[in-house]
Amino acid sequence: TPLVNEDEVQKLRVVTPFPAPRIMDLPQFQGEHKESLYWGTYRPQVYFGVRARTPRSLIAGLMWIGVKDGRYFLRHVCQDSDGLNTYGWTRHNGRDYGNQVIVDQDVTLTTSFLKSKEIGSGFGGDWAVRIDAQKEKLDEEIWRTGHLFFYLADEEGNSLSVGRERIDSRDGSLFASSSRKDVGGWELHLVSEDNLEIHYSGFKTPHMHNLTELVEGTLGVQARRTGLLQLPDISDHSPNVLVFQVSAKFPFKTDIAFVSGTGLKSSRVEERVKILTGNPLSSQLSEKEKDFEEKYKRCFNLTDKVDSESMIVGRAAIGNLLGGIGYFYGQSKIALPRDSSSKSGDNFVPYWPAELYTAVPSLSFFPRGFLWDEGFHQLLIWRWDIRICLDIIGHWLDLMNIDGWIPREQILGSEALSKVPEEFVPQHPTNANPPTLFLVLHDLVRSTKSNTFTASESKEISYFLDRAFTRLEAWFQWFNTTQAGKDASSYYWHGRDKETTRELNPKSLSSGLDDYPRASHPTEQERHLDLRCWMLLAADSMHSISELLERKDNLGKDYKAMAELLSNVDILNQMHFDNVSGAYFDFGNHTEKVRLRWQEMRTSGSNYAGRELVREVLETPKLRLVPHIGYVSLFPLIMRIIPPGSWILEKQLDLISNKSTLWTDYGLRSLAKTSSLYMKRNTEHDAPYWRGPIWMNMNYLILSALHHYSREDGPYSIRAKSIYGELRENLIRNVVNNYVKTGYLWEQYDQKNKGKGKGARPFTGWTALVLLIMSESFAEV
Ligand code: 6A9
Repeated sequence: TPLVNEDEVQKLRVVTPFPAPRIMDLPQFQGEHKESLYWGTYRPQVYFGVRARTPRSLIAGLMWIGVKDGRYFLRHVCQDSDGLNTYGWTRHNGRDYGNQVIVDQDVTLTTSFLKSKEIGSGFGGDWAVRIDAQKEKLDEEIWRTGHLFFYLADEEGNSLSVGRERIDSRDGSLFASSSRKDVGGWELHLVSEDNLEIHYSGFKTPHMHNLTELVEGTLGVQARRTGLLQLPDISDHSPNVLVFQVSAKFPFKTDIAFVSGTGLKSSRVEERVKILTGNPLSSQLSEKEKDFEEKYKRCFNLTDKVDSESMIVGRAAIGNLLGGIGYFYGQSKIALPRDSSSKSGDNFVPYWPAELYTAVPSLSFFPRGFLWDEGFHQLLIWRWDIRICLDIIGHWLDLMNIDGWIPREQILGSEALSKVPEEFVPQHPTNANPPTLFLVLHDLVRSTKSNTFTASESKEISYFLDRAFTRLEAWFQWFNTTQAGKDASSYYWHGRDKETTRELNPKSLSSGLDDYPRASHPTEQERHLDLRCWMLLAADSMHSISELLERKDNLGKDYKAMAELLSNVDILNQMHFDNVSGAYFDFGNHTEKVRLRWQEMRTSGSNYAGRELVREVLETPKLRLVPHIGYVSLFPLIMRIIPPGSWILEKQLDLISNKSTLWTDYGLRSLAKTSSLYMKRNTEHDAPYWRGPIWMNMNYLILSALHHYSREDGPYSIRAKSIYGELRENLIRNVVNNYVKTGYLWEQYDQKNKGKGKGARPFTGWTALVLLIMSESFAEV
C-alpha cells in the first residue's frame, strides 16, 4: 500500500508554494525600500488604523463615540450601518502622508498621518497622527463633550507600560512605552493645547478582531456602575492592549507621536516628539499637502481637462486607493475538489501562512485583496509610485502554488475573516479570475520602452520581471491547461454549477462578472469569449516581456504564435461571431427558455413548508451561440482584435451607442436591455448584479478601445471619436455628481435610476479609474 493516498498528495500539492525564489526576496525590496514602507495606515478595515508590514505588529487605531438620535454608538470598524455622512482619504501618498475627513452627523473628525524621514536607523522610523474634532451644533451641554479612544495593541503579546501614574497632556506627556524586536524601544506621546481629560484601561488578550466589543463592554459596565461614559483607570496584569480615552469640549485637537529605537543614548526622544507635534507637525503637514498637489497634477495632468469639482473627486479617488492599501497576514482556506473521495470528512486545507500587501476594493464591504480587482488598481498606482506597484504585484505572485494557481479572494487573518460569511471563505483551486495583472505588466513594458521611468526605476522593473518570469509562465500555463475548452484555442471558466436547480443561470464567479449570463447548461463544450480574449492579453504580454528581457529561449516565440492565433479574426469569428446580429457571443449548450417559478415545499409528512423559487427549463438546450449582448460581447473590441476597416467595428459601435442596447447617459450597461436576462434575479436571494448596472472597470476598458479606434485610420475613426467623447463625459459627470451628492464613490451605478450609485460604498477600488478617464491615460493591450 502506498504511504499517502491520492487525496493526500493532492492536498499537499494544492498548498505547496511555487518552487522558485520569492519575488519579495529581491534586493530591491529590502533595505531602505522595506524600511520606508514599514509603518503605514495599512488597516483599511478601520476608520483610522496604523500597523507595520510584519505578521505580528504593534497596531494602533481610533474609536470615537458617535451620537445619533440621542443614542451613543462606538465607531471603529468601517461599517455601512454607521451611516457616516462621509469618510475616506482626501489625500494620501501611499507612503508618509495622508489626510482624512470623517463626518459623523454634525461632528467632523480630521485625521492626518505623517511619517518622519528618520529612516536608516533600522527601526522603521517615527510617525504622528493629528486628530482634529469639530462640532457644528453646540446647543445642549451634554453633547458638547467629545470622546476619542486611541489604542495600541501588540499582536505579539508583549506587555505595554503606561507612561505615568497621572497623565497630563500639556507638555508632551508620555503615554505608553515598551519594546519589540523590530522597532526596539518605543514611546507614544500625546500633545495638546486643549484641556483634555484622559483615562485609560489596559487589557491582556490575543484577539485583535473584537477590540470594539472589548471597549464597548468595559464602557457599558462602568456606565451602569457610575453613570459616567468613562474608561476605568485599571489594567489587567501585563496588558498588551492599552486604550486611552481622550475627552474634551468641542472643538479640540490632539497630536500623537510614536518614536522607535528609544532607550539609546543618542535617541533624542524629546526632540523627535517636538518635531512630530504642534507647529512643526502643522508645517510638515502643509508641506506634504503641497507635494501631494504637485504630484497629483504632474501624474494625471488634469488642469485643462476637467473642472474643479472633478479635481476633488480625482484626488479622493487616488487618495483613497493609496490610503486603502493594507497589509494582511494569515492562511487562506482551500476547498478540495468536490468529487474527492476522501473519507476523512475534512474537505478543506489551509494554505501556507502568507503576507499580502495590496489595495482593496472597499473599506467597509470588502477590505481585503481580490485578484482581478488588483490589476485595475495597479493601472492607477504604477503611475503614482512604481515601487509600491511592484511591491504589491510581487506579493500577489508570491501567493502562487506549485500548479501556477493564485487564490482569487484573499481572506487573511482574523480581522479579515470576521468580515466574511463562512460560505464565501473557501477558495477553489479549480477556479480562475481574470489575469488583469497582465494589463499592468504590459503597460509597464511599453512605458519602459518609451522612457517613462528613471534609469533606476527601469532597472528595478526589469529585475522584477526577470524574477517574476517563471511565475508568470506558470500562471499562463495554469490558465492555458486548466481553463481550456474542448475545441482548439477555446476556453471556459471552470467551476460553474452543472446541477443547479435554483439559479436562473449558473454563476461564474471566477470570471469576475458573477451573474453575467452564460450558456444555460454548463458543459465542457462551452467557449467563453472574455476568457479567450484575456488569454490573448496574457500571451501578448508574455511575448513582450520576454522580448524586453531578451529571453533567447523559444518560449518567447511560442507566446507570439499563440497571440497571433488568438487574434486571428477568422478563427475568432468562426467560434464566436453571429452574422445575423453582427455581434460576438459565448458558445455553449443553451436555451433561452429558462425561468424561475415558485414551488410549494412539503415536509416528509407532506405538510406545507413554505415556498421556494426553483429553476424551470422549458426546452431542451442545444449547442449554439449564447445570445446575450453586454460587456462580454465587447471583448474583441476591448482587445482590439477587430481591424479598424472592418464592418464588424461599425456593428460594435452600433451596439455601444444604441440606447435600447448598451448606451445610457451615465455609462454603458453591463447587459443590454434587449437581453432575456436583463435585470433578472438569479435566485430568490440574488438580485441582478452584472445584469444591467454600470461598472467602471469595464467602461474604462471599452473607453480605452474607443480611444484607440478613434486614432486608427479607417472609415469609423470619426464615429469612434465622437462616441468616445460622449461616453467619457457621461462617466465623469455621473461619478462626480454622485460624489458631490453622497460623499462617496460607489461600486456600480444604476443604469435606470439616473445613474445613482449602488452596491458597496465607499468603493474606491476600480471606480477610482474615473481618474484615468479624466486624464485620458489608457492601458495598452
Ligand atoms: C461576499 C459578503 C459584508 C464582486 O470587488 C470585489 C469583487 C469583484 O472582484 C467581483 O468582480 N466584488 C464582483 O463581482 C465583491 C465581492 C464580494 C464577495 C464576498 C461576502 C460580505 O459582505
